[in-house]
This record gives sequence, C-alpha cells and structure tokens, in this order.
Amino acid sequence: MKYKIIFLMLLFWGVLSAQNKVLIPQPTSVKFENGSFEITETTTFSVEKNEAQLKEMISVFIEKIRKVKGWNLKIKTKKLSKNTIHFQKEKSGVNGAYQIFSSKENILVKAASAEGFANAIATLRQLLPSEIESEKITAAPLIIPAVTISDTPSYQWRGLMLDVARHFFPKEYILKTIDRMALLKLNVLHLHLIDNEGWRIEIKKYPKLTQVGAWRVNQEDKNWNERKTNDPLEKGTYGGFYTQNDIKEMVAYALKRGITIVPEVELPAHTMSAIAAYPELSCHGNPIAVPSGGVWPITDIYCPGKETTFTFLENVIDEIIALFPSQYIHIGGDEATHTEWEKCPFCNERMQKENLKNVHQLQSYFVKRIDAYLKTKKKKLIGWDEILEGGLPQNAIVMNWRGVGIAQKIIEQGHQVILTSNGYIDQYQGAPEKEPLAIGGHLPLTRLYTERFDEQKLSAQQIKNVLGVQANLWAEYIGDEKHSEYMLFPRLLAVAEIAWNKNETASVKNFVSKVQEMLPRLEKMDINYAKSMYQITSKMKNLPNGKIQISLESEVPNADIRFVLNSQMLKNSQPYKQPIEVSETTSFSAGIFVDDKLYDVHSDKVVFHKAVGKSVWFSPKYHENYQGQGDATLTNVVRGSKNFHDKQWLGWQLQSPEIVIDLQEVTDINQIIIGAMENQGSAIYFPAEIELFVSLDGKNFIAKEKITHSYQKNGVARLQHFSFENVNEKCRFVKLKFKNTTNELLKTNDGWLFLDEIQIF
Ligand code: TNX
Repeated sequence: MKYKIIFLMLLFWGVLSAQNKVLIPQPTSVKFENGSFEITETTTFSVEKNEAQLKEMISVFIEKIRKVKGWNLKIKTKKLSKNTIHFQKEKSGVNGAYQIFSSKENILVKAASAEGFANAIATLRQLLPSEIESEKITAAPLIIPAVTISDTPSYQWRGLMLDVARHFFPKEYILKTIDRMALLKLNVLHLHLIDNEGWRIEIKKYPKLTQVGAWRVNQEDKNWNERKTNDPLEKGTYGGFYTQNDIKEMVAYALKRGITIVPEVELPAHTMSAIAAYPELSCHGNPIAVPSGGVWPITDIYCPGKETTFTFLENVIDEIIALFPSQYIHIGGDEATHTEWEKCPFCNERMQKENLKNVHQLQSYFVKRIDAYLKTKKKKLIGWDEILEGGLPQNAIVMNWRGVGIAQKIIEQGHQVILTSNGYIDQYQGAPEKEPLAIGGHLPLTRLYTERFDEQKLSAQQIKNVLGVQANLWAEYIGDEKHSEYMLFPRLLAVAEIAWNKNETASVKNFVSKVQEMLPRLEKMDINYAKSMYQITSKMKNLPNGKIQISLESEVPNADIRFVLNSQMLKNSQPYKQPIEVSETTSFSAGIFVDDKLYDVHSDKVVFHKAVGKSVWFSPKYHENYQGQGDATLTNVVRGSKNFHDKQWLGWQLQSPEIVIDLQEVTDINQIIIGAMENQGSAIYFPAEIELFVSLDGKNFIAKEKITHSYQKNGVARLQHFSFENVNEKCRFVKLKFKNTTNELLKTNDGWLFLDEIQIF
C-alpha cells in the first residue's frame, strides 16, 4: 500500500513536472502530454540525409549535453527509431518554422529551413532542465516532456543591435551573446562596427583604420558627454577591433545557431574614427583625433564631393561583403550635420554637376551611389530612417528609430521597415537612482512588452511591410560585458516574444511570470540580468478631498509589498493591500519581498506646504508638450522624477516665465523651494536666475532676493532644489521670475526650463 502511494505520487509528480514548461517566445501551438523522454548516454541523434549544416547545428546541441554530462552523443544517418532525436527535413514551410513531437520513445523534429532547426533546438533547450545551460557536470536527468509543438515565427527579422564602437566588446562576448540570442530565437545580430569613437573591423587595404581608428585616448573615468577633445598626436590606449579571422569565426558560430550577422558600415557621419585615420576622407582634410566621448553636432563626416571617398568606401565594402554572407548591408545614414558640405568646393561642384538642390539631396545622392554599388554585389541596403530625406533608393529597407510616424511614412513610400523605436534598451529599465548610469529615457521590461515597438499603431495593411523588430543596445554608457548583460536581460525576453508573435495580446502579467520562471535558466547561463522589475515605485495622486493617495507598485504581479509610515523600520511594516491616503506631510518606506527575501526598498516623503492647491498664473504658459497636471502641477504636492515625461513637469522652451501664486490670504512665509531638472542631453537646463517678488494685492510687487545659477557642462540628469531661505514676509501673492539658461547664455535654439513644484513654508 505504502509503495503504491509513493508510486502514485511519483507518477503524479512526473506528470506535473512534465507539464507547463515555460517557453519564451510562446510557441504558436503547444500541447503537453503525459510522460517524457530522457536523453541518456545511449540516445542518438539522427538525420535523413547527410546534411552538413544540419549536422553542425545538432553538434552545437550535443556539445551542450557533453558539457553537463560528459557524453559524446553521435549523429547517425537513419530513420526515426527508438531512443533517438530525429531531425527530418521538410520540402516546404515558412523560414524558421518547425515542429516537435516528443514522446517517451523518441523525439521527432521537422523543419524546412536551417533556421527552423535552430529554433527547434532552442525549444528543446528550454524544455530541458535549466542545468543544460550550465558549464558544469550535473546530476539532473535530461528530461524532455512529451509534447507536440507546431511553431511559426511572425516576423522574419528578430534582431538585436550591439554597438561595439562606443565601447569595444571582445569576440568571446559576442559569441556568448549569439548563443543567448539563439535560445530566444532571435535571428539577426546587427553589429554597429563603426562610429566616431572607434573603428572595430580590420580592413586589409586600409590598415590605419584599426591602427589609428580603433584606439582613443582613455577618458573612461569621465562621463561620456564631459570628455574633452583629444589632440590628434596623442596616442590612444582604449579600444580594440575584430580581425577578419575573428569575424569569420563569429559569422560561422552564428550560422550554426540560425543567426545572421548584419554589419553596419556607417556613413556619412559617425565616422570620425575613419577620418582620424585618413583625414582626406573629410571635406577639410585636417587631422582630427578619435574622440573619446560624445560629439554633437557631427560635422566631421565623409566628403561626397571627392571621388576618392567612394573608392575608399567601395574597397571597404568589398572586404566586408567577403566576410559577411548576409544578404543585407546596413549603411547607417543617421545624424549627419552638413555644414562642411555647404562650405566645401568639391561638394558644391558635385551638387552642380548632379543637379542637386541642397545638401539633403547630396546625402541622398551619397546613399543612392552606395546602394547602386551594393546592388552590383547583390546586396540589399538597410539604413536608419534619415535615409528617407531627399529620397530613398529603390528597395531600401529602413530601420525607424524616430517614432512610429516615420515608419508609416516609409511604408507609404512602399518600403519595408524594421521597427526599432521603442526598442532602445540603452535606456533605464528602472528608477534612475537605482540603476547604473544610462543615456536617459525609461524602458522597463513591461513597457517594452506592452508597447511592442508600436506595431499596434500600424494598420493591418501597413504591418505587412514590417520585416521585423529589433532592439538596439547603444553603448555610450556601457563599458563592460556585465553591464551589457544587465541591459540586455531580461528585456531581450520581451523582444523575443514580440518578434515571434505578431500582435499578440497575452497579458503582461502572464509574461512577467514567465520571465520569473526563466530567471534560474539565466542564472545557469551566468548572465548578470537586471532585477529592476522587482523595484517598487510609488505613484502619488491628488484626491478631490485634498488628500494625496500613494500607491505602491512593481512590475511583478501579486508582489508581496510591505510598508511603514513615518519610520524606516521595515520590520514593523504591514502588507500593502490598497493605496494609502495622507493629508499631512508623511514619509514612507516600502519593501518588496519574494519568498520572504527583501529585494528592494523604496522610501519617499509627501510634503504638504502653504501653496498646496492654491491658484497659479503663468506668463507665458508652459509648452503644450509638457503640461504636467496643468496649472496645478507646481502646487499639487506630487513631485516629478528624472523621467521628464512623467507628467509632473511643466516645461518652457526658449522662454523665461513669470509665475504668480495666490495664497488666498495674507500668509507668513519663510522659505520657498523650487524644484527643477537638468538633463543637458535633452536640452533641459536649470534656470539661470530666479527672482522673488511679493505682494499684498497682486498688483504692486516688491522685488526681494534673486538666486543665480551658472551653467556648467554636465552629462547626467539631475534634480535640484533652488531655495529662498529666511524670507520672513507677510504677503498674499508670491511671484517668481525665471531666466531660461538657453536664452541668456547658450544661444542654442532648443533649450528647456523644467519645474515640478514650488513649495512655500
Ligand atoms: C541615436 S539611433 C543614435 C545613436 C546613439 C543613440 C543613443 C541612431 C541611428 N543614432 O548614435 O547611440 O541615439 O540612444
């Protein structure tokens, strides 16, 4: 009897454990059955015919098994039989599609394409225990549940771009990343090999591209946008590049995993590294250094007036084409400022000769010439969405990075598009104060997942011209592998879901739960993934009764959040069940617990003051794009975050507002605190000056003190309080007169002033 129970329990456990394996991306159709197949030392792999590429792909899988079990499993050419994993080539099918039939007896894999087999192997990896991903021998049995899967990708381009130019990442890291992409069925690795700050690929005909262009003066201790211009004679020590052999190895490694590497040959801008090596490539021809950090605007660009520029590029492209079998070549095309072209006699001659009206048409001429060259090599051109300006070459494919609107334009012109905007995983995935310094923006896991690269903003007709989606990991702020992994994971799991399942409407909660289940696997892969989804954020809301409602959230569904008011002592905390309402200044602390382990603590303070809920006048009114909560924004208690889109900020562009607060009765005031933001990368500056006036009647204002702030270059977003202390006034009206830094000092044409609250005590 006892044994019977144990037997039944085991059976039950076996059934349970074999079911509901989490798969990312979700297969089109999956049906788990009872029972399972176990890979043992005697299992064989088999193929119908002796196909070299398929066998190489299977070998990659066999190698994983060898690493965790020490077995050398064989591939035989024979029919499906017992204890085998059999790979059967189909005559036709969608590229990348596959089927798996696994039972107690054997496993049958069917696909019509190499990518299909690679995808099937990715699924087999995920069906196996996470130990399969480790590099260590394991005792865990290699059990694959009995299952029938039929799976077809929605998009043919499921991409990731790695920027290896801003920071260099060694070959080994690229190989690792390829293997990780394969697990998620991502099939395109776009390598951004060239940028101002580094040329990363050996070109035999132009050795200086890597001797000079791959190295820059090491200013890694400074913020990217605060690095000074280098002397062209100073030797660079930070950098690196891939030899042509490295590239061959990467391409072959990727191919065995169903992944195509697409090289980007940036032009005409983002190429100061090449110009540093060969100054004649620019219009002026003067020596320049490889910059160590941000350059803006980018004016040192290739000269399309000189024929030699095209000879150079064609030679470079020849060598690149010989290395990358990809049918696509990316030519960049972004962010060129054409001031040098306007001055350049060669460019002017070219414009005249080719009947080009302006430099935009000259840029288009440049791209079209490169396209014509690529066509002679049977390659298809891809570019960033700027290549739209001045006219696109025929059949060019465009990556939109400046919003969905431009994607629609591209499609209207009959071109295919790869959606990349809203896939900028160089942005923050959690609260900036808890994250490593990033370029800015905010793209947490769940937002990436729900925004779906904006595909849902396209019509059914438009979406037919979407070749796929791609996440871009720009690396200005990412100096090493661990940091790169942190930015990639777990967000790449969302990218994989979107890329595989077009227009899927599965719940984000369900997705996050799947991600949680996948984390042990990422750990086995030694990936330094971000735990940002466990961060607590608090949202504050004004209630009609004047109270503030605090709600606590995390991206993880049903999280165990506990909180405490006016104390830091989390151990005295109570479970958070519903939003908390407060009517006076209150500090709070909240913790998120997973399996009773504290993951994150979030503390903040709600500050009530004398101006809360009072009327405010603005002259001029704030900008329509940044109107926060309207007129009440600056007196609503609720503070803004470093995310300037969080609807708690009022913004003025190139204007110096006057703001008057009516306290409704004569009031004693002592202190005024003004909350402002600076994010120079987004042209937001602290005010240059704030002048305080007070009045009893709202007509006659008396000037009081003035605060001044002098502009300093700064690459990091900051929040700061500007305060008037010991004011000691009795008044009803408070007026603050601001001076916008841009107007007064910088004379740029896009500067912003951002305010979130004016506290009066
Ligand atoms: C814009 S996206 C760029 C890159 C930067 C990136 C930072 C694109 C085509 N150009 O050069 O690295 O923003 O997010």
